[in-house]
Amino acid sequence: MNEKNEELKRKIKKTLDRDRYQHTLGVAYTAACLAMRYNADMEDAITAGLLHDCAKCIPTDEKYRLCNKYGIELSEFEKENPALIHAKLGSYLAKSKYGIKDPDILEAIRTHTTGEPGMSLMQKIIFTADFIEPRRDQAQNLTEIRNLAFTDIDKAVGKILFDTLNYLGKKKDSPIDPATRLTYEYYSKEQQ
Ligand code: DGI
Ligand code: FE
Ligand code: FE
Repeated sequence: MNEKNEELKRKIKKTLDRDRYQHTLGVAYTAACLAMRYNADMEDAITAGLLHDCAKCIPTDEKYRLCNKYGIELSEFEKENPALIHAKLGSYLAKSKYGIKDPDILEAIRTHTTGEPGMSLMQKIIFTADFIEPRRDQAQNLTEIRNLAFTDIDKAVGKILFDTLNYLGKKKDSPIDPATRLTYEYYSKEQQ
């Protein structure tokens, strides 16, 4: 990675716990591989990967405080499910604290948890890399989805959303964000 990304890597390490840092490196390198495959900018993909969870290790009350302070508007679902806030807050911090200006990188961070209909290639790369990076081992169908990611990224996105909805649907106390459902509907139609 270039010097700018090396510096980001050093900075982000200080704000994440050990596991989250290892996951972050996995996402950055996986995003780089997907960028090679689909002719996206590799260094931009690494930047987005390094920063995608930059707000993840902020305590929940602090997340709410920062969103309030910076005027970051949360959806009703995000207000009730703080696990989703790190995407929007992370995108804001990527710009204000880490100096990222490229809107495509910022959007990829903002949408990495739920996705959104009609994503750019960079958004799809980060959404997919977050799910398939080497340290992920819990999800079903990982082998198939990892393969699909490098053959047809739109199908991979659809399958990730299908499995996520299925998983959250079975889990107790895990309501589904309308954004996740909308993205699934979009990418399941795309495949037909
Ligand atoms: O930040 P990561 O752990 O790398 O992964 P992530 O950003 O995809 O997910 C963060 C959390 O959000 C994870 O615990 C799963 C959860 N999540 C994703 N979509 C939904 C969701 N939780 C609910 N309740 N509903 C969703 O639609
Ligand atoms: Fe995340
Ligand atoms: Fe992540």
